[in-house]
Amino acid sequence: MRPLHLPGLATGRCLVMGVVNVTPDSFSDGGQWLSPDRAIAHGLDMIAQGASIVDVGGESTRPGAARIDRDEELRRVIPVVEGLAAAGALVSVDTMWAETARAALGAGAAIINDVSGGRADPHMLPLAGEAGKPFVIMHWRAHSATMQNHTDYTDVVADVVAELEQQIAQALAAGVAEHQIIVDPGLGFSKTGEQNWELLAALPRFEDLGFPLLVAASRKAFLGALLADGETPRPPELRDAATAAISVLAADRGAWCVRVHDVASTADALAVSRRFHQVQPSEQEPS
Ligand code: PMM
Repeated sequence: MRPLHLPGLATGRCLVMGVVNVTPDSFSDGGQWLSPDRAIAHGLDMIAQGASIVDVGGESTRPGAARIDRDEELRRVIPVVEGLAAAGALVSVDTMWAETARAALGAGAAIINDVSGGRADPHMLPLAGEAGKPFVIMHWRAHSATMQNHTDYTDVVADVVAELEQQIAQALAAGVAEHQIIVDPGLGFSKTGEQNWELLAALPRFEDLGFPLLVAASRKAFLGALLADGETPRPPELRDAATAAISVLAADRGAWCVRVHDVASTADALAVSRRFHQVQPSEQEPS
C-alpha cells in the first residue's frame, strides 16, 4: 500500500473515522448535530473515544436524498470544520462540491472525502491535485436521488474494481498524486444489500489496488435488513454492534480505516481484534 502523506496518523492498525453529519436528514444521525457547538463537541468526544479522523458532512447522501445548494452546505460545514481543526482534530470534509472542499481546507480540514470521487463536480479533481491533500475516491455511479436505479453489474466485484480504476486514472490525469489517494468501494451507493456483502467479502481485491482502503458500512440499510424484526428493519441507532463486527472483519481484510457513527463500540471491537491477533495459536495452552 502506498503510504499517505498525512503525518501524525498511526500505522500498522486499522484507524477509525468518526462521522459528524451536520444535516437535518441523514438516515443515521440526521438532526442531532445541526448546531455547530454540539457538532464540534461530538467530534471531540469521538476523538476521546479513539477516532483518528473526524468526517464532517453537510449533505445527506441517503438513498433518494435531494441535493442541497452549496451555500447551505458551506453554512453547515465550515464552522464545524474550523472549530474541530482549531481544537487539533484531523478533519475530513465529506463533500461533492469543490468550493466546499476549498473552503474546508482553508478552515483547517486535512482530507477531502468526495463520495463521487471527483465525478459530481468537474472542479473537484483539479482542486484536489492543486491542494495536495489526501482525497477519498469512492466508487460512485449517480446522485442519491437515482443511485438505486444503477445497481446492474455483470460481476459486482470486478465491475466496481474496474470502475474505481477508471476513477483513479481520471484523478491521476487531473493532477492528483498517487500518495494522496484513498479508495472506498462505496457500500450502499448504487449497491443492493447482497452486493454490499459481496464487496465486503472481496475487500482484499480493493486493497490490491495499492491505496489505503476506507470502508464505510456504519448503520447502513443492509445491516438493518440483516437484523430485521419480521418486515421491520432494525433502526439505524441500533445497528452499532453489527457495525463494530463489520469493522473487525474489514480490518482483517485489509481496511486502512473504517468510517463509523459510534466510535466507542468500533474502537473496543478493534482493540479486542488486535489483542486476539497478537497470540499465535501454537502458544495457547490446551484448556
Ligand atoms: N457513506 C455515507 C456518507 N459518506 N463517505 C465515504 N467515503 N464512504 C461512504 O460509504 C459514505 C461516505 C452515507 O452514510 P451517512 O449518511 O451515515 O454518513
